[in-house]
Amino acid sequence: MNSDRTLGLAVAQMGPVHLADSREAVVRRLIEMLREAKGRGAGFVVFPELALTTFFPRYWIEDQDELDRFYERTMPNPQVQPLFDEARSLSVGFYLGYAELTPEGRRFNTAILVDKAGAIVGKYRKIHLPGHSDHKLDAPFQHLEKKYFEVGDLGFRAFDMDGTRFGMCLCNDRRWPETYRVLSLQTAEIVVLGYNTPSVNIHWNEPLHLRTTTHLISLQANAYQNALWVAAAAKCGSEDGFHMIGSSVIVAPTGEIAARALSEDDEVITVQADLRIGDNFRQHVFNFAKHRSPEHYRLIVERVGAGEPLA
Ligand code: CDT
Repeated sequence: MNSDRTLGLAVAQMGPVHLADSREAVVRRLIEMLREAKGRGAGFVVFPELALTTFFPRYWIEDQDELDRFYERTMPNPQVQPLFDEARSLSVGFYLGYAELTPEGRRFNTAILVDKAGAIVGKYRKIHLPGHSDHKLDAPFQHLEKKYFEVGDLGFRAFDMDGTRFGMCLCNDRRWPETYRVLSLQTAEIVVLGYNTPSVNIHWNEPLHLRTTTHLISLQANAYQNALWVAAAAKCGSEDGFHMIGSSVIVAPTGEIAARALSEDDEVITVQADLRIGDNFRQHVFNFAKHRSPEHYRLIVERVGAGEPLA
């Protein structure tokens, strides 16, 4: 564990990545934010979900080659290597989300944890895939994560890295309490995540302000109830006319927002995260070993959908 118990923590929010933007241009933006984060005392940087491309699940794509260009076949690959090199030379770790195409042809919405030496120490594949797999002709845009990705097969695992215990998730996972509880049961000290949240909900007429309210309330409640820091990086603004919310934040285990992005563009926010705050909650109100009663929680793993009252 980290002996001084503080982590220089940065979230690198991204403004839009358009269809025409090259990987090289995107990686240059990431490197610029990495340097800024380092200059402000960060030892770890959180980048968004699908950070290297536009949020392509909004498009119905029939041409396989056109679709395949959004996926990474190896990581790091030559286009992303400069980010790994710069992180190693600055001695900064990072989290990065990207679309993964495995050698077996499997497709996942993936995030990796990279340590200060530039080594990948953890991988997460998104479990809660939102949206649909059919072509919704009447919708203003698509949300085809269920078509373009499989449900992740790696579970929610905590990783010890550079003296801190990390958990990872991706976007829609942040709305599900199970995500954080499985990680806090492994004594994760911080959950890092990236997101692409369209401002318009294509499934129902959700008021615009609720998109940000439900984002923040999910992070704040789960940070507190699981005694951990949460660092969330948006890709936001208008990608080729499709707007996504910003409000990247770093949330303390008190549930309070310690830092929040103000723009809908590339923006770095930083906090010196005191990991002892989480220790305090873990020893007292959320001392799991002392206070949890899993015998009364069985329904959580036995039942998937909401059903009838227990007999
Ligand atoms: N990328 C992602 O998971 N976005 C979802 C949108 C849900 S609406 C189909 C989110 O939870 O923000």
